[in-house]
Amino acid sequence: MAGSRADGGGRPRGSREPPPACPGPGPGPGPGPAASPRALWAELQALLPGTREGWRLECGERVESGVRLVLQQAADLLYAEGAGLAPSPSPSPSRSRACLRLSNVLLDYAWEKLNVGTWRDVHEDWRRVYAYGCAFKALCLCRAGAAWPEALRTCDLGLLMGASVWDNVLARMVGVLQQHLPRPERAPAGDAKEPLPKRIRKSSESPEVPPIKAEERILQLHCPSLEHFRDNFLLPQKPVILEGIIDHWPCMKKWSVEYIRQVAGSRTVPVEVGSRYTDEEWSQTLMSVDDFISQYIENENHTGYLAQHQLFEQIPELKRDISIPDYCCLGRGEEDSITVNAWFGPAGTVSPLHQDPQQNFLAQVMGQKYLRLCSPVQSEKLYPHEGHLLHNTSQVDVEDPDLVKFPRFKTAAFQACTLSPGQVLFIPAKYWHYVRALDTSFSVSFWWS
Ligand SMILES: O=C(O)CCC(=O)C(=O)O
Repeated sequence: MAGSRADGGGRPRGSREPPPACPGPGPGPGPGPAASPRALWAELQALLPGTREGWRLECGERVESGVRLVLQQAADLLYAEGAGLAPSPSPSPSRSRACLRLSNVLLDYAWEKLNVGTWRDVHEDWRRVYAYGCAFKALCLCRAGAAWPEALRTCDLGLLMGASVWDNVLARMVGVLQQHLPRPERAPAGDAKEPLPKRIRKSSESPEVPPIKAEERILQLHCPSLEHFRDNFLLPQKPVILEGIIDHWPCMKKWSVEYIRQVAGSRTVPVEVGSRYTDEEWSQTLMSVDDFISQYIENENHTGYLAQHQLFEQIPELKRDISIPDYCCLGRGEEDSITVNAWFGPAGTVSPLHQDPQQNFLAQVMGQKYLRLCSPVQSEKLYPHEGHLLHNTSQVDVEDPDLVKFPRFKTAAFQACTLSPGQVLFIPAKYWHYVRALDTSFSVSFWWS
């Protein structure tokens, strides 16, 4: 783990931690058989510049001449294979193999660079080389007429770890690949909600919700007017639970674990492994949504959390099921400056007490979460970590505090709530918040200024 998130706030990010995903591809696939390799190749060809001169490889000065040469050679081979040309020559296995080898050289080289130091210090040049390597590799795999899932995974890695190249070609390639990959038949929307007892698990190992005293309860309001919210909560920076404002979101009826698997199963996402990000043994990894669900949602033995990830930029099909809460228009920023994160995990995930720099609407879609909130005025009773990396996180275990080590914590005034599906919690900027999932849970957060 090294370095905190460059764009401010949130969890500490390891050097391997992906940045926000690049803008995503078009609509997702429908179920059905895979199309022919030739049809897929024709669609991929159409995404690429039509002339070799058009294949501009932007490398900054940091990239050594040897690496530039490998990039050029890989591009030459791919171009000779017909990428960007129509009609295309027949594929040549030896050329494809050579190109794949060069792509892997580029990926290995760039991966080393991406994993040195903190993520925010990784230079865009290396992220660009990584993205070219991913695009070349995925194209080689598709040209060879096989391994489409591997090509999709490669594009996702490029989207997560690379920079945008060739007008975001990786996202556009994902759009094409998804159209061609077969997907399991989908249960009709709504139906998927019924078999949840099998899928949604209650916390067995984590403690029940502690009693919440009346004076600690966070106020709940049904659809307040914009003015009422602004004057009574936004301006004085007071938390509130808003109800009735996301009931119309399609996700409220559509989403279930099974639905997410059907829409996103083959996509690669970052997963936090371990109970809480302050633990020594905590780590981050990349895996498919399918594997994440099998290993961490359906299997009780370990904790994995698809946390603080801009899933909706990666998978527009899911983005269509949510929308930006109207109250965000009270902020100063444009709508596209709002950071929308997904938080999907089993019962028992814990986000330790921490604060973020922006206003937050935390919308609960599936399952329940227990939250404790504390005003920034109380910060010195919360013992923030001293190091730069965790300065926004308290050292205190909120539900089992060591009051000998942290005596002032006893006098900190908290508010608390259990957040249920359909409720949206307003967490003012810099407000400390602790979150524990009580069930398999999916929340969507909106960070806005
Ligand atoms: O739901 C969680 O686990 C944490 C959410 C959070 O910290 C946030 O939205 O800023």
